[in-house]
Amino acid sequence: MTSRDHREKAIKKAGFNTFLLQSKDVYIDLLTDSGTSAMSDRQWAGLMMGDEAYAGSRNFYHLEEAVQHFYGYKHLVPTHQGRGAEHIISQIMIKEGDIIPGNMYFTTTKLHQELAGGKFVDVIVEEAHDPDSLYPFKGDVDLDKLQAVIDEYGADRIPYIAIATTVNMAGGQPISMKNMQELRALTDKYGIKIIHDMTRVAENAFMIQQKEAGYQDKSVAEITRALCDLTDGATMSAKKDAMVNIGGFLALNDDKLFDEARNMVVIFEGLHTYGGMAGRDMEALAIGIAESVQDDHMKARVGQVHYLGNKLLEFGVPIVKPVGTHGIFLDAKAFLPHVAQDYFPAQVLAAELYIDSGVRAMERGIVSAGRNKETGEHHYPKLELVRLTIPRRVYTQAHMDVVAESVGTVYENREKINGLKMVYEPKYLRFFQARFEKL
Ligand code: P70
Repeated sequence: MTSRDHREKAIKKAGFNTFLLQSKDVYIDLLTDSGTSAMSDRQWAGLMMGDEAYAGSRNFYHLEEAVQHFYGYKHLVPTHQGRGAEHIISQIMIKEGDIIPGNMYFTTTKLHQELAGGKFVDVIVEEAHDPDSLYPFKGDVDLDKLQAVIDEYGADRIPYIAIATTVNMAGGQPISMKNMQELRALTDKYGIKIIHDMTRVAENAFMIQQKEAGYQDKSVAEITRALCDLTDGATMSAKKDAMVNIGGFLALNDDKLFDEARNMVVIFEGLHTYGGMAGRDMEALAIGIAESVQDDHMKARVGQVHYLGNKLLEFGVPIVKPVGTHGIFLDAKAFLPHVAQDYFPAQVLAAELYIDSGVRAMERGIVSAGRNKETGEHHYPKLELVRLTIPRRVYTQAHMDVVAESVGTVYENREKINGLKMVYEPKYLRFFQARFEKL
């Protein structure tokens, strides 16, 4: 525990950016669920079985088997984490001037598409941009929007459509199986591939089991596999669903693409049988994949997120509804209606929450959205959010109570909160390192 005075100094020193705080100054860390989950006893035992051979480690083959069995993809290219896989898939599939439609942008994914010469086009359903819409599958693709993109640019300029299961920036919202099936039918008609951001696929599968007609008797494992089977390849940040501290991969069904990816991984990550991970990390990941698709685990994990969400709803705090899977997203526009988006309402709200209680959250609004590459203007996303992200198997319900009470306190005092100005802005992924001062 730290004092309010200590936290005021710490956040000022961090340029009002929670990414720049030291973790020792944080009490409950809800910055991210990435690499922050607790590994199980079995995963820790796996670390002891690391085969650190440079080439052909036995842990690679175990991981390959897990990816083939649980996700159904034919080929595995390990990478150090998700963006390593995004880099490789973007470089091998995207040409200058290509268009990549997707169900809402993700920061690193979109940047890698742009660096490869492509342009991201959002084709998610309109409901996803509305924090109050109760549409149950806000990760769905609007097939008319996608058709319009195909008609405008032609299928030849669309190397693939980028589909995330559990859409992070929309508030951890799932895509439905029905929509995935329709999407497969439409893309097949044009020979367009589906590349799956499967970072939180098991959480999406759980939501399908809970909400989509016809899936109540299917296991999370079965639904996960069915989702993957509708796609051609995947990028994975294994630091989320699979509960490892580091790791990721690219998975592909196409032999030729795999050959290219396997060649490229040796330039940027490491040999194709470790790609940036230690042998022990691949072992923990193989075990974590199996644990991630267990129904009871998912029920506890998503149940805890919903516990926090329900508390905040009771307090009347504006959050993205319906509650998603990996965190609670505060609606900063509704929380601080007197702070214009140009003065970074979500950024200042995350800072104020930290000052109140030492709870660390993350901005997911205008700072994260960055600037338009052509005009240099800010993107103004409809969603201006603060994400309270819940690591898996780490915190108790009592921690959630502390978080809810602190958000409630900040909400009561919301009228006293003013905006920020940005005083330092890095070129790429500015939200990680930007600095702010009080207006
Ligand atoms: C988060 C983390 C990572 C991520 C993701 C999806 C849907 C790819 C990645 C990249 C970490 C993060 C990353 C960028 C901005 C803020 C936070 N999400 N796709 O906290 O994977 O981080 O392993 O390279 O969520 O949500 P990786």
